[in-house]
Amino acid sequence: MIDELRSSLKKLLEKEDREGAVNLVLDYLNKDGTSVTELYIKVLVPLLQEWECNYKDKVLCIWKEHIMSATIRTIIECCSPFVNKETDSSGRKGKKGKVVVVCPPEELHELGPRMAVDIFRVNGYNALFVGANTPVNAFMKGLQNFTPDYVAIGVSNYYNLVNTAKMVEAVRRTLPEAQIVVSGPALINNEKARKQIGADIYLEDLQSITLLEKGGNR
Ligand code: B12
Repeated sequence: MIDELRSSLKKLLEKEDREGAVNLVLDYLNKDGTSVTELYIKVLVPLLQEWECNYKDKVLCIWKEHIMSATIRTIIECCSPFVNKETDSSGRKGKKGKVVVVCPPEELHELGPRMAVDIFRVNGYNALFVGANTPVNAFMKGLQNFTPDYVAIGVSNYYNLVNTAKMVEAVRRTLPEAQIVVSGPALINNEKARKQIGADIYLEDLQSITLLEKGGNR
């Protein structure tokens, strides 16, 4: 069933049918009882990761990628009522502590981090999403009010690793008691960068959020 959802959604995304795509997923969640985590891990993540553009004109590919990712972003936001329901019925709402999720300056890939926030919530964390391309000084100001137990930084592009390291250092200085979590494609199979960045915990994927209390993937 979920495989059918994935292939139908893929077709709608290719056709740029935003309304159809949103309705398809919401109907499915309403009828099937699938969890939001399952939707993200089995449908949205593979569709994004496997996205390819066959046009010879690469400029048109950027158009396609923007429309596809904006539609997926809308679907994720439309999942909020389901996330709230799952969080409320879990009986552990916010009990595992506070998490803030952010991307370093210049990092525009925020869909992974955005989905992570919902998965943190259904797993008992009080999670806040700050988003893409966040200036370090603004983030530090905000941290003083929210005072999280965990700061989770998502980084996709290798050229943003330097900014990630700067963010880790600033968090360490501002909030020494917070645990710093890093994740994202730029760190996969990149143990050297993970060491250089100096975070406390590495999470390989969205599923690994359930390993946070045990120290993540290392
Ligand atoms: C959508 C997309 C965009 C969108 C992003 C929209 C948005 N609002 O986020 C837009 C159009 C803005 C974009 C722009 C660019 N993109 Co782009 N983009 C993608 C695409 C198609 C999907 C990325 C995505 O959302 N993946 C879904 C998430 C869920 O999966 P994931 O990132 O692999 O993350 C997994 C884990 O790492 C982890 N994770 C990730 N973050 C976090 C955070 C936390 C807290 C946790 C717990 C886990 C976690 O969980 C995920 C699932 O297991 C990929 C293609 C691909 N193969 O990935 C290219 C891709 C990432 N982009 C790429 C590039 C080069 C760019 C651009 C430079 C140029 C361009 N193509 O336009 C710009 C860069 C802009 C910038 N300064 O950052 C390259 C990156 C190459 C590299 N590794 O450096 C890719 C791989 C495409 C390619 N094959 O070349 N992109």
